[in-house]
Amino acid sequence: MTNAFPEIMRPDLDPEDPIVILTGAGISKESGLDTFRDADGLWKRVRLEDVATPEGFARDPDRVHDFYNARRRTLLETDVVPNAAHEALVRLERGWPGGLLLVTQNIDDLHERAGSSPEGLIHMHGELFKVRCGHCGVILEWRADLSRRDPCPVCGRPAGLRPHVVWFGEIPLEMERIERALIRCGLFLSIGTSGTIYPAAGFVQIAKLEADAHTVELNLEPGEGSTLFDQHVHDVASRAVPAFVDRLLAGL
Ligand code: BV8
Repeated sequence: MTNAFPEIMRPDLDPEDPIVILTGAGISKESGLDTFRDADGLWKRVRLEDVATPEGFARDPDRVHDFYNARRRTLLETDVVPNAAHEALVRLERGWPGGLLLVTQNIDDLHERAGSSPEGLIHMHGELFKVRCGHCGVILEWRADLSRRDPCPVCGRPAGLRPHVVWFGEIPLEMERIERALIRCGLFLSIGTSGTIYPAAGFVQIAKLEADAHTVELNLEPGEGSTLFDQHVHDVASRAVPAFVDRLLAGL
């Protein structure tokens, strides 16, 4: 694990160039939320085919509701709060002249609660505190438990509500907007993700090949696409991200 903080390899980063950041479950780990593929991760307890696919939901909706209800309750716990990594990204958004797009694979609301601006944040895999009606398509804020017995508050029909979350085989949200940002960014940061899930895992290649961006992996350990990055900081996010952001802003 590289704790020594390597210098930003390319000092000619132009502050007028926008930054794109991708975050994953690792940035929320120190806030008390589970990751997926760590030794104590979610996919060690349930099969993703049963709880994170449309087929699994059709087969056993109660099991899927139980999975997301448990995660919703955990997220509502008072000791689950943004950590120094989430807060550092807010400082970067407010201090970087070229602008910043924060794309998260996470469905928690810790980036919002840290102060990231809604217009600069994309939840490409959806949000835990939202549900969608399969009948009328409405998307609603929802913080309580959800069951198939809950009727849609808008169309009134039963058994149509599901978590507003992108499952395997479903198309991630706002992909065009993400791709437009990737092809013009000067810096791409990947934070707290194993780089195993596509299309998110492919963003580093777009930034590199299309934008010739400087690419940095900030993760506890090398992710699957680690060799694709120009620079690596392997440490916990709550240490690595504030230190990296401070260096970036100090160089302005
Ligand atoms: C798509 C739901 C087409 C939300 C998730 C067959 C059919 C269809 C598609 C496919 C197929 N075969 C392959 C695919 C593509 C598939 C895919 O990638 N499969 C994999 C298995 C190869 N992808 C899809 O299906 C996607 N849709 O392809 O549609 C398309 C694409 C583009 C354009 C048009 C059409 C949909 C993928 C979304 C699936 N939804 N979950 C939820 O319940 O949360 S997946 C799940 O994995 C989460 O969304 C999560 O966000 C995502 C990524 O996981 P990570 O965030 O990286 O978490 P992980 O645990 O893996 O890693 C954490 C990392 O943090 C670790 O490296 C760890 O070391 C580090 N860490 C730990 N602690 C710390 C830390 N780092 C720093 N500090 C710490 N303290």
